[in-house]
Amino acid sequence: MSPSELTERLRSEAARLGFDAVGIAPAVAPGGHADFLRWLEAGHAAGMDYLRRQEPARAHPDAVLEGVRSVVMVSLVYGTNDRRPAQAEVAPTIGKVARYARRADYHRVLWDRLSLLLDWLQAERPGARGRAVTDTAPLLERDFARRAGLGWIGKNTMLIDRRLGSFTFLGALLTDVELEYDAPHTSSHCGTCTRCLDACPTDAFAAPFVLDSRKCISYWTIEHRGPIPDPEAGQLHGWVFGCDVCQDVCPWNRKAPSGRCPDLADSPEWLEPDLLRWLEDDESKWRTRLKGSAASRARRRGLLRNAALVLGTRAEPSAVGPLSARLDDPAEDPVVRGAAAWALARIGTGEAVDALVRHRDDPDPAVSGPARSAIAGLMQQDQGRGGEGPPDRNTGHPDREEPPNRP
Ligand code: B12
Ligand code: SF4
Ligand code: SF4
Repeated sequence: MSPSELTERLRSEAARLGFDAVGIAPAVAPGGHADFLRWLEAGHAAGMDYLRRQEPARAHPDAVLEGVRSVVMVSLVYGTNDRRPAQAEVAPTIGKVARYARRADYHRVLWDRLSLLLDWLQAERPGARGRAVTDTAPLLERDFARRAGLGWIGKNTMLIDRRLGSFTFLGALLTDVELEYDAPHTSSHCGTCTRCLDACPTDAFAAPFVLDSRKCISYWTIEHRGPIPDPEAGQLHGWVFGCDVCQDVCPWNRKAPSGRCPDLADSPEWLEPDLLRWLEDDESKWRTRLKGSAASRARRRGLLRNAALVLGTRAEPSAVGPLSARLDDPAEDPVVRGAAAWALARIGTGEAVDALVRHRDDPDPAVSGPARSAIAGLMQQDQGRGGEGPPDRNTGHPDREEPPNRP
């Protein structure tokens, strides 16, 4: 069978397996590697040290599969293209989860299908070697997707397909089999539009096509381990895992189709998560919730940290009980306790201050720090009003109209 015939049959097989688009690129050095280097040098990778470590490997796909000749790029649409305003925009105890993480872990879904595609190829070409990857190997996936003709890289840095939009996952099958290559996508269809750059709530684009992860909500809520520092802690804009703003506003997503894969469809659990319930649920409920889910990357600890920060930023009084319970639990993760203290300081009701006063001498500085500064803030307010001094451990503190330390 000629490379051209084999390629056509491979395309049909990829479509049969449910991929929404497939394109094939030659296994050459990616054109975007120089941009990638500049991006790293500018510090835009934030704490993602693995990107720095794997930089040489991203210079050529040979590092992922020795002797590779073809890179088969696939894309898969996920979620529901529902443009109704999210509950989280109106209900203060509901958080926002990015569309890609509202059900199963996409790595598994794509990897399973790519492995079936490799099985098929090996049946056609016995002895063929291949490797399926999706975010699991040092490959500049968007660059190869563009090279394989799947779309252009938009100013928001997403790979955009005119028909499918950008709510797509990318995956790659690298193989040593020679195939017929697609023409690269060389044009851009962003034109003079700057909606994504203007809409980003944290102004995370250093320039068009260049994302500074140090300012990106997606980075902080998913990738960052440990406490989120100020001012980023107060700038999650309701997102507890990922962020979709720069895609939601993109005109190319307006008429894009919803995903066809049931494993990647929105589930109510992740579509409108009740953050108070998150704080109250025990370990076993969390184990069930996170099993096989995309959001498990942040683990219970990261998700509760994010939930506490969102509730604190919203100064949500109904969160004081659940947050105090996390703070008071000595077995709780220090990152969660620190975020709970930060949130209580923002809420600043009498009950919140009582909880902080209990922990002003906490051995963990992530807890005692916010506790002390909240108490100091209240003392200042009191003095400004001619009050009598710090809140008393026994008498508590009356509810206040404004929480302390509000930005
Ligand atoms: C690290 C990473 C992140 C980081 C950094 C994102 C970024 N923009 O660089 C963080 C954690 C912030 C992130 C967030 C998200 N991610 Co992410 N992420 C990755 C990962 C692992 C590597 C990306 C990377 O190398 N970044 C470094 C930059 C320099 O490379 P690049 O993004 O490919 O950018 C290209 C262009 O921007 C261009 N370029 C760079 N500088 C310049 C300058 C000029 C002037 C020009 C013209 C071009 C240009 O060259 C680059 C190389 O081709 C990829 C998987 C992979 N292995 O590729 C997934 C991946 C990019 N992420 C993905 C997704 C879904 C997301 C989120 C939507 C998740 C969410 N909802 O929260 C957000 C989107 C945020 C955004 N606008 O990018 C998908 C994107 C699918 C698509 N259709 O594009 C990928 C491909 C994973 C996958 N297999 O599906 N992600
Ligand atoms: S994911 Fe959110 S925070 Fe990050 S660049 Fe896009 S809009 Fe900005
Ligand atoms: S919002 Fe506009 S500028 Fe941004 S990626 Fe979409 S079309 Fe391009």
